[in-house]
Amino acid sequence: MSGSSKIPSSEITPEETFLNRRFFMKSAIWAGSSVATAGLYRAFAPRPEVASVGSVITSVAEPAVQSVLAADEKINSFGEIAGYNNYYEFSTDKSEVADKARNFVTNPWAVEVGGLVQSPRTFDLEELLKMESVERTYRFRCVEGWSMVIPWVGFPLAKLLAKVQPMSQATHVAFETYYDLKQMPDAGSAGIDLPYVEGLRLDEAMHPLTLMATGLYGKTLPNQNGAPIRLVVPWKYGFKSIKSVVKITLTDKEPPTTWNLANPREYGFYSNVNPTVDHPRWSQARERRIGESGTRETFMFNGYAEQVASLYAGMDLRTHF
Ligand SMILES: Nc1nc2c(c(=O)[nH]1)N[C@H]1C(S)=C(S)[C@@H](COP(=O)(O)O)O[C@H]1N2
Ligand SMILES: [Mo]
Repeated sequence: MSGSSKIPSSEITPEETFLNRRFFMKSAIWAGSSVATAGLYRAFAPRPEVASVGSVITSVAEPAVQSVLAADEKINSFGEIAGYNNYYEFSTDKSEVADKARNFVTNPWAVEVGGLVQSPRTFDLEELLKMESVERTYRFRCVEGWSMVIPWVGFPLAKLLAKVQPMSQATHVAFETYYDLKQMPDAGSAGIDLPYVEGLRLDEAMHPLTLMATGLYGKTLPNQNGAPIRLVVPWKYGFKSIKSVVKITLTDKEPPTTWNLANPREYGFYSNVNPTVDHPRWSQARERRIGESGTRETFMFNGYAEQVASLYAGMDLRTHF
């Protein structure tokens, strides 16, 4: 990938530190968590054939959601994650995004949270960065057929929503990305309507796997990955994980979403990773893991079926794609 050569070595060193630290933390977490959170642990336990490369570090108040990777899956390098990006506001060329987003101003920053909530509020970045954070290593599967494994830092969206108290009529959550042609001069040729918007059902938004990510590899987010704060929904195609969020609105309707507006036949509101429902122009049965040759099998709900399948019980996933 051309992007990785542009990452200075000072940026790459923390990855080794991170992986070493992680190795120790993993042992510590595993020693304690199986007893303390036995019930939850069972709920999120890996199938016997896979090994868990576990996750939670700082939080005790929050359920110990385990990230489950197969034994042959490894975390992508910082250079891969920060050098191969989809962020159309900056460029439609994945290897160009990092450079084009280099000077993006992400501080000061504010996220306005409102709509059908008891206490609408604007959160500034400082406050968001103080939220009790967790490290979660998730698979990340783009609808285009490539994937990575990314060690995020962030906090569950549910914790932010709890602070504004959604009203009982709220059924969905809408998200919006920052948009400014002065800072994003190539956005006019993105070929999609901007600002970029996304949405979730409220129960999806409240699910413990759904994160607001503020970092990766133990550091604040690179601009190209959606600094300073972005959504991460690991069981859905990557385009649902909207970057550089400035607005979150609780509503009682399914919100419009950018790729669905651009091409409703190809991109649905749900966009759950599903190897049995093909994109009209290509199969979704397999994926190319960045950094590997060949392809891998794509898992139902990106491998998070045990945690999320119940959200879609009784739904026809062919029509609700
Ligand atoms: N605002 C905004 N968010 C976005 C996108 C985008 O173009 N603009 N691209 C999406 C797509 S298609 C993918 S695959 C992921 C890529 O995230 P990454 O670059 O951190 O891997 O971001 C998603 N979020
Ligand atoms: Mo994507």
